[in-house]
Amino acid sequence: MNKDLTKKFSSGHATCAGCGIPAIVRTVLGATDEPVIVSNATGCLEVTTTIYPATSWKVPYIHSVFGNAAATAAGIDAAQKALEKSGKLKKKAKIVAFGGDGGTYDIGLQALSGALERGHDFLYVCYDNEGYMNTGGQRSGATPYGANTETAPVGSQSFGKTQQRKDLMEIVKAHGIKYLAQANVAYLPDLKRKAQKALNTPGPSFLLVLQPCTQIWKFPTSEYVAVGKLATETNFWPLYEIEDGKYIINNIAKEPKPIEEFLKTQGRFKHLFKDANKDVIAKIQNDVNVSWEKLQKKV
Ligand SMILES: Cc1ncc(C[n+]2csc(CCOP(=O)(O)OP(=O)(O)O)c2C)c(N)n1
Ligand code: SF4
Ligand SMILES: [Mg+2]
Repeated sequence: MNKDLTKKFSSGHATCAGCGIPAIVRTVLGATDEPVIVSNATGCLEVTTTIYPATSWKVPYIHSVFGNAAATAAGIDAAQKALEKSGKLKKKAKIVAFGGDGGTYDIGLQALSGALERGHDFLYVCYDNEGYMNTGGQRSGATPYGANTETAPVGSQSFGKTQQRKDLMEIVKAHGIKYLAQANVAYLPDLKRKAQKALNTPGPSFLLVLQPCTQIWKFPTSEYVAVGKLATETNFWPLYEIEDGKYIINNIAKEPKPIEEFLKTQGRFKHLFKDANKDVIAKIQNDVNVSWEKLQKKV
């Protein structure tokens, strides 16, 4: 493997074959030449990269617990500022917190909100695989409507998750931070550009990155880029930035593909293609259209 890619995060990790998480980490960390300190919530990224006695991390790394990656990052920022004040800091490091969707939308939301509100100088990256995946695929606040999950299972009386996903971008934006963006592992140059902007923004910044999960979304290991692209090409996962409160859409599909194109690639939506669930697909398509129109109006 290219040595530059493994300079901060080595190739010896245990993510599933066909998992995009390592590409997200390498792209974000590769977006700066400055020293970096990482805070990482419990989740797939952490459990697959810190198997005792080995580690995949070649930068200073703190495993926080499930809910406090942002609080740990805030503590690192406070420590750096104190050392700087007393003249003991030779070079300030960039601070990057990584959390899954469960560790960000749900259990870590309070810690994230506090760190954003206090204005700590750090980048928070949520890799969003739309569920609690390292523990077997339970639903999270990010799981989409209609998905089959371990805790919202499909059955004779159920078509899967019955709630909408949370709009985390709007929740984070409400903190008034200078830069946040939605990205997708299937578009790495776009992710790199956004990571560079975020890391060069003083104060808090935030990236929400879609991470298709071969294991729990159920698609072949060779397909994560194709599945990720369909998420954006159908407008299920638009790429956009919010800079000083201004919205910029990065993908404008002239003809968005129907949502079925994305749904049919994954076993977690297989049941939706039964006649009885036609209205569920129609609702998902309608929700995608409404969200896309709302986003365009914000630009
Ligand atoms: C307080 C607490 N509750 C539950 C767990 C068990 N647990 C560890 S990681 C995890 C799910 C993580 O989901 P997510 O943040 O989306 O990361 P992913 O595994 O999908 O990468 C759970 C339920 C825990 N470690 N701590
Ligand atoms: S369960 Fe999904 S997100 Fe986790 S390591 Fe495997 S493919 Fe990646
Ligand atoms: Mg997850």
